[in-house]
Amino acid sequence: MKLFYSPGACSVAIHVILEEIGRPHELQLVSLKDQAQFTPEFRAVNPKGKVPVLLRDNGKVLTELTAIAFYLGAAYPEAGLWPADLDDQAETLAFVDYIAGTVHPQGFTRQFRASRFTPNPADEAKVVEQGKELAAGYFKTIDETWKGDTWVMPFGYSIADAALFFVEFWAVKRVGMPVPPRIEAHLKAMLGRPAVQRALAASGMSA
Ligand SMILES: N[C@@H](CCC(=O)N[C@@H](CS)C(=O)NCC(=O)O)C(=O)O
Repeated sequence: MKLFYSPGACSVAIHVILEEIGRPHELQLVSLKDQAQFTPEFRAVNPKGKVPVLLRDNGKVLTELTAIAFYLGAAYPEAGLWPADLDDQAETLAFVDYIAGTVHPQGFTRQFRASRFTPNPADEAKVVEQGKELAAGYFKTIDETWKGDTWVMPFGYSIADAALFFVEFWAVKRVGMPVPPRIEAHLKAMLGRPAVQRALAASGMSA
């Protein structure tokens, strides 16, 4: 398997999952800061121009964080990241999708790529502000609807934790915004996991 990633990007969630699974994998750098997502070589791999991308051993390419996380969790059940019960599966996917489909783009892409949300450069500061407010609201919702204990899901550690990890990491370590105590504790618990430490080190990220 090969993960196309960029340091500091959401792809770190998939990297964490790969490290938890412990199967051999390669990393392919797609440096977003150098605009590598726009190169014809990368567009040939993912026409959507985004990381993460997972190239499977059978040559199939998977895109979208939710789909990749699901695939890895379900394909390697022995790693224990994907529940067996259908209700638990649906709840887990709902959580991952909330992170990938709402928290990431509305809360953080607004802050990191404000120019994509307004044609008027003078409005970009307002877009960033809006992203901060939205992100704070999303973390409040996650806190208020938390069903697990240390980990997001009541049945234990799962792909949902890897998904929460990248947005809480951005919030606390990159943007410096306060998050509810439970989410701060979750980040601390994640940072204590050897798989997370390996993923951060390999991605050139430091906690
Ligand atoms: N819907 C995609 C979005 C992934 C995404 O936005 N990735 C960012 C990095 S965190 C990216 O590749 N951005 C490059 C760009 O937008 O030009 C997913 O959930 O996988």
